Amino acid sequence: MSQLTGSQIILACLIKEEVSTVFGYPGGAIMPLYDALYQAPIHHILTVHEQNAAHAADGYARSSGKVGVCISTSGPGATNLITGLATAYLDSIPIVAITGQVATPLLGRDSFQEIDITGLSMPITKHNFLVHDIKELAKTVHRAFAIARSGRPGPVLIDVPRDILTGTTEYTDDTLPYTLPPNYPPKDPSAIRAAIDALLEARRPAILVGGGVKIAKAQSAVRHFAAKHQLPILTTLMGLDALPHDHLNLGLTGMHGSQAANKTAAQADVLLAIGTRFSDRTTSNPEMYSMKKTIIHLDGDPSEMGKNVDTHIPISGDIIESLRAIDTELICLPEQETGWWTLNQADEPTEEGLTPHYIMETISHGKRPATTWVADVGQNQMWAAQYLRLQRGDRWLTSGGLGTMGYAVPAALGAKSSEPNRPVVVIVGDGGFKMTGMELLTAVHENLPYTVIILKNNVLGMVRQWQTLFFDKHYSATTLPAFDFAGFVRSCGATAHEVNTKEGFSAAYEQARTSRTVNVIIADIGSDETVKPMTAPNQSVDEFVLI
Ligand SMILES: Cc1ncc(C[n+]2csc(CCOP(=O)(O)OP(=O)(O)O)c2C)c(N)n1
Repeated sequence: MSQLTGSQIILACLIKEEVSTVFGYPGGAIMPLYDALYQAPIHHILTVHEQNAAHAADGYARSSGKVGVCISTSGPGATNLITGLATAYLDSIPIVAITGQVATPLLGRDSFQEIDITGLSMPITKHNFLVHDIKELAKTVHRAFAIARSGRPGPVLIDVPRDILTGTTEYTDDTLPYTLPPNYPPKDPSAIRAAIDALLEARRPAILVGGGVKIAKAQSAVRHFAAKHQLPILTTLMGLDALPHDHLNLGLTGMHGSQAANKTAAQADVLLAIGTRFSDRTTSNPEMYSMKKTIIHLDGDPSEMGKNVDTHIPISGDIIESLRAIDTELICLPEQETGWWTLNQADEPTEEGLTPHYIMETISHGKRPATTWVADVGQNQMWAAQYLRLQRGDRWLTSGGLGTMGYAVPAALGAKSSEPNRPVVVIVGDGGFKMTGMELLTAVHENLPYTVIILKNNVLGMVRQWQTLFFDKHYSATTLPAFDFAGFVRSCGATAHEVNTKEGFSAAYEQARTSRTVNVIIADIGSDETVKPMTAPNQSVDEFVLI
C-alpha cells in the first residue's frame, strides 16, 4: 500500500494494462500527468497536433490489436481530439483518451481552458467519465480499457480535473485488466435453422464480409466456410483485409466496387452478410438492396440487426459460433446456378503514363513481406481499395466510416510504432496530406521510417469528380494552390522523390522500400483521373454512372 498522486495512479494503471507507448500533447491542466510521465517506463510520442495523437492511437490499435492511448490537455487540446475519436468510433477502434480538466472547484465557471469534453464527446465515444473522486480513479481507468476493448470496440474518454491529478491517496487497487462479457441476446436455434434452410434453397448464394469479421477474429472460419461451399465473397471497405485475394474473393463492393462484385451483390438470392453494418456506401439504395434476396446477417452487435437494411434472418452473437452452427448441418449446398458470378480480371495496367493503377500494382503485386497499407480519403483511398492486391498478413487501415481526410500520415505513425519491423506504406492525396503532413516531422524524430505516396493531382480529386458528374463541371474550390511538397518533406528531415513517369516511380519506390528513413514519393498523376466504376447514388448497387 502506498500513497500516490492521481497522475501516478493513472500511470500505474496504464502499466498494468501493458501500455508501452502513448501519443499526446501537453498543456496546463494535464501537466501533472506529464510530470509523472517524465520518469515512467512508457514511451510518449509528441505529435504536432492532438487530432493526430488520436489518429496515431487509432493506427496503433488497428495494427497491434491492443487499446491505443492518447492524451491531451483541457479546452482546445481536448476539442482537437474530437475528429480522431469520431474516426475511431465509426470504425469501432478501441482507444482510451485521457484529457486534463480544470480543477474541480473551477468546473462550470467558464474557467480558462474549461470545456465540457464529456458532453462534447458523448456521441462519439462508447463511454466517457469525468472523475470526481481520486479513490475512483484506478477503477475508472481499468473500466475504460475494459469498455474500449470489449464487445464492439470503441473509444472511451476519461476527463481528469487537475486537483485529482495532483491529489494523493492510498493506491490499493488490485484490479487486473479485464474484458466485459459480450452483450448477446439468447441463442435462437430457429434463426440458425432458417439460415440453413435459406442456404439449402439458394441458387445464387454469396458472402458479404465486413470489418466485424476482423473484430470477431473470424477470418479463417469465414474462409473455410466459403471454400467448403465455393461461395463468392464480397467485401466492404472495412473488410478488405479480412481475407486475401483468391479465386473466390471478388473484393470491394459498393459505390466504387467492381462491376463483377456489384453485379454479384445485386443478383445473389441469398446473401450471408457477416460483421457489417450495411453502410450506405455498401448498399446504395437499401430497399433495392434487400428486395430480391434473403439476407442472413451474422454480427457481434445486436443493435446492427435491421438497422440499415431489412435483415430477413438476424443472428447476433459470436460470429465463429454462429457460422459453425450453420456449417455443421450443411454438409454440402445443392447445385447452384453456374456462371452467375465471375471473378474480376486482375488487369495489368496498360495505360500510358503514371497512373494510380500502375502505382498500386507496382507496390503490392508479387512476392513481398506482409505490409500495413494506410489509405487516406478521396480518390486515393478508392484506387488503393480497388487495385492493391492484398496478400495474407497484410493490414489495411483507412477511415471507412467518418471518411476523415488527413487520417493516413498520423495513423501510420501509430502503426509503425506498434510494429517497427513491418513495412508501412501510406497512400494519400495532395489535399489530405496537407491536413496532417506535419507528422512527418514526428516520424523522422521518432525514427519510424515509413513510406508515403502522395497521389498529386493538384485538385481535391474526389469532390472534383462529383462536380464533373453532377455539378456541371463547376469546379468550385477544388483546385489546389501550388505547393512545394518536396521542399516541405525535406524540411521535416524526410527524403523526397518527385516522379511523373512509371520508371521514375518504380525506381523511387525501390529506394524507399530499402531505405531506413522516412521517404515521400510525390507522384504526379495529372488532374483528370477518375475513380471507376462508380455506382449511381441511391440506386441499385449494379447501376453505374461510370464504368
Ligand atoms: C476532413 C475532411 N474534410 C473534407 C472532406 C470531404 N472530401 C472528401 S474527399 C475530398 C477530396 C480529397 O482530396 P485529396 O486529398 O487531394 O485526394 P484525392 O481525392 O485527390 O485523391 C474531400 C474534400 C473529408 N472527407 N474530410
